[in-house]
Amino acid sequence: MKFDIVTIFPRMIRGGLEEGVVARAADRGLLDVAVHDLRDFTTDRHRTVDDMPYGGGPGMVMKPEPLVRALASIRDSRGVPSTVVVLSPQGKPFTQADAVRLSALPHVALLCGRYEGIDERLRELVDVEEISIGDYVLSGGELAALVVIDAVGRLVPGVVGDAESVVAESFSRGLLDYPHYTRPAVFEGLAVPDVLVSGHHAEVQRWRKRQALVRTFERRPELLAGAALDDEERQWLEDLQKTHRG
Ligand code: 9D3
Repeated sequence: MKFDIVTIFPRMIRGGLEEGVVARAADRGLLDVAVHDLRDFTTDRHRTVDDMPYGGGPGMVMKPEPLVRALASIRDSRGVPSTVVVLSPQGKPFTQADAVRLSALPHVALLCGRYEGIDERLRELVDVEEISIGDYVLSGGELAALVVIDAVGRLVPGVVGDAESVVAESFSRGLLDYPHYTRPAVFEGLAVPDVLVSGHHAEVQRWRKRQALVRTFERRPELLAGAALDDEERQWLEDLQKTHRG
């Protein structure tokens, strides 16, 4: 799978791609990631990528011409992207379903917004998908692009090993993960739950299933509506709701 990222901070993107599962996948040729400096697509002496907003107001706006030229260059050198993603606070919230959908595409281009935003006419000239990674204020789209590349890239076949893909399935069940423990058996006076050292595999599985449900109930109750619960989990949930109501 190919990614092309357009940014005024190429080192920020390259730095974020230097380590981890995506970096190793790029080394192995499973992912092909190219980073483009937006200023390389300017035509003026000062390599200007922003300008004042028409109508007045604070901050600056990204000029459309360098972005359109960057996309033309990507098309010429790397092929026509399946989709162009704009990272912006006005985008649709990014979900695991979006990651799955994008991971099936051969080529995704990502445009990182900066300043107050991008000249609106870009969206009329180019078919773009606008994505936000959540309701908090970032300084620009670069970290958001790294988030999208990580979430999408790891779904490309072969990028993560088997053990990790099993964990990915547990998210698709719609519940939070159960608590994890490793050695030492006692740390700062705190022991690992007995059941985990009991050797009763079935009991361990049931405990984890219950913990995942309790955690989801306590921390992310809104996920329970969309979760695929079995009979035992539905019974536990009823009991939790009764206890919760008192
Ligand atoms: C008027 C208020 N603005 C500045 C404080 C709006 C604003 C403009 C540009 C807020 C943030 C940004 C830069 N953010 C992104 O480009 C961005 C983003 C984000 O801020 N949150 C979540 N996802 C994303 S994706 C791109």
